[in-house]
Amino acid sequence: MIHLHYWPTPNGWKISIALEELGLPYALKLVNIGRGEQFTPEFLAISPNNRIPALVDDDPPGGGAPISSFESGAMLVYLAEKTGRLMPSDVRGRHAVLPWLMWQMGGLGPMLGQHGHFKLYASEKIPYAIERYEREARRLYSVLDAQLAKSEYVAGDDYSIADIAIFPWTLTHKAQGLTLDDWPNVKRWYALLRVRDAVQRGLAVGKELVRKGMDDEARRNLFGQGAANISTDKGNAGATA
Ligand SMILES: N[C@@H](CCC(=O)N[C@@H](CS)C(=O)NCC(=O)O)C(=O)O
Repeated sequence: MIHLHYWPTPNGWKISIALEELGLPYALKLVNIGRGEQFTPEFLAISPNNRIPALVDDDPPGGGAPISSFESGAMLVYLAEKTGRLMPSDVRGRHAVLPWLMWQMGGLGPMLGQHGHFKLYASEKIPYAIERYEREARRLYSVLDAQLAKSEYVAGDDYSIADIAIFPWTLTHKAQGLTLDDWPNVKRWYALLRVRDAVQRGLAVGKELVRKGMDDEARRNLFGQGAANISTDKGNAGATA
């Protein structure tokens, strides 16, 4: 059984969608990141970067001790390798998928995250930061658009973990003041994925917990964290700078 440590956010949805696509049974362990549950010693033992998602598989391929994983990109690769699905197993096929997975992990996710932060959440509105990340968000959407002009899915003719990694972040476009009309190929692909049954089931996991806006405690936990939060001798340190 796979134990999924999760909260309903774009990075969490990647894994709930992948598990639904693959039809793998999983047990959900909610980690309320607005309440600081990502700093507990139990969670840090499997996710040392205090971020969801993370997983523990007590039935790993080849047997033996449970395997735990964090970083959604690594988790997607794990699930694809465990099942032999959603990523080809030959070098050429893997290499069609992995660059786009890395692109999402190192580019699209962090940049849209920063754009959302400065545009929607930061208490001080800093035009330079908002404009810088909006320009970068637009550039990345254009890169994706050019890729999707060439093929139905991100990595070619087949749906893969690259699509699953990218899609949840594109769900933020409206909130971030962007329109997919600017990127017609992304718009086509987005509509294709949005109606997939497994995508809808993945997005429905913990849907009732999704909140608009953020209270002071969530702000402190998410935006006030520093080294003290992950200090093992302090246990659950709470949010301090
Ligand atoms: N690179 C990480 C990013 C994960 C991440 O940023 N998760 C956010 C939710 S979308 C989180 O857990 N935030 C809690 C915190 O900032 O302490 C991944 O892809 O797994």
